Amino acid sequence: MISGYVRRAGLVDVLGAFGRTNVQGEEQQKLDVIANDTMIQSIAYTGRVCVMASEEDAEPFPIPEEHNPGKYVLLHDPLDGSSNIDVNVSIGTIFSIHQRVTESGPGTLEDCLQKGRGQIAAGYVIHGSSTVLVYTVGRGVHAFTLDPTIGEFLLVNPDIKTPEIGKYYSINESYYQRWSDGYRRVVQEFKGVESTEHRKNARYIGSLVADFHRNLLSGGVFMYPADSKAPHGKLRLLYEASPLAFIAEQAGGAASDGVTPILDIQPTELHQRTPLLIGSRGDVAFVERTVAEVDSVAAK
Ligand code: AHM
Ligand code: MG
Repeated sequence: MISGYVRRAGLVDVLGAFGRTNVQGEEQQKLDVIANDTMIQSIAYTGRVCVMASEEDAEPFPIPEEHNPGKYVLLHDPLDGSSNIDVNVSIGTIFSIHQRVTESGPGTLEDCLQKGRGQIAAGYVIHGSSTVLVYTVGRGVHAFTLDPTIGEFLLVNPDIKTPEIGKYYSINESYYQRWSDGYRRVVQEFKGVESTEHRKNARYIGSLVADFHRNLLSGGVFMYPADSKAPHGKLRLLYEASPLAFIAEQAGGAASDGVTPILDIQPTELHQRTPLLIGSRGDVAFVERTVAEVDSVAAK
C-alpha cells in the first residue's frame, strides 16, 4: 500500500491542488503520515504485536487489551528520506522486530528499548525504480522485487553477501568543517589525496535506505558521524541504525557508532540518535581505526 502511495506521490498535489483537500473534503496528509497510518492500521490489530513505535510518533503505541496484544514489538520508520519525495528520489520503509520482554497485556517502553542484537527480524522496502523488500530473520539476507502486475514480491537475490572491501564511500561532505580530524582524514584517504591505496568513488543520495542498499550490493561504507552541530549524529538507533545493522552483519558486513557495534548499544530513549558507520566489514574497520588514531593524537 505504501509503495502504491509513493508511486502516485507526484499526483497527490495535482489531485488535491485547491486548498489541498481531497474529494471527501478532508485535509491532504503528508505521505509520511499516510505511511505511518498504513503501518499502524495494517499491523496493530492482527494480534501479533503488543506495541508499535515509529519515528513519526512521540510515544509508543501499546495495543489495547481488547485487540489481543501479541508477542512481538515492531519499531519502524514508515517513510525514511521523505524530503526526497518531491524530487522523485528513492525512499524507504524500515522495520525492526523484537520479541516482547514484558509478560502480557499492552506492550511498554521497556519492550521497545532492547539492544539490536536481540532483533528477530529486520528489513526495509526501497521505493526505487522498482520496489524491493530486503529482510533478515538471522539466516542471511534476501531481496524480493515487487511485480506490480501480480502484486507479489518475487525472490530475486537470495543470501546476499556484501563485499569485504567496497567501491563506494557515502557521506554528506558539506559537513566537513564540523567533523573531527579523524573523519576529515578518512575522507582524504578515500579521495586518494596523498596515496591511492584506499581510494573509492563517492556516492551520496541523502536517502539512507537507498545509500545503504547500493552499498550492500556493490560494497562500500556509509558514514553519518557525530559532528560539532550534531553531537550524537542524526540517525535514529531503533528505527534506522539497528535494523540496517542487523542486515549488514547478516550479509557479512559491519555497523558501529565508530567504537561500539550498533547491535550492542543499549537504548535508553525511544528516539535516541547515534553516529552510524555501516557497510563492508574491511571498510568499517578501516574508518574506525583511522578515526581512533587521528582523534586520539588530536586530543593530546
Ligand atoms: P528523515 O528520517 O527525517 O527522513 O532523515 C533521515 C535521512 C536519511 O534518509 C539520510 O541518510 C539522512 O537523513 C540525510 O541527512 P543529511 O541531509 O543531513 O545528509
Ligand atoms: Mg528516518
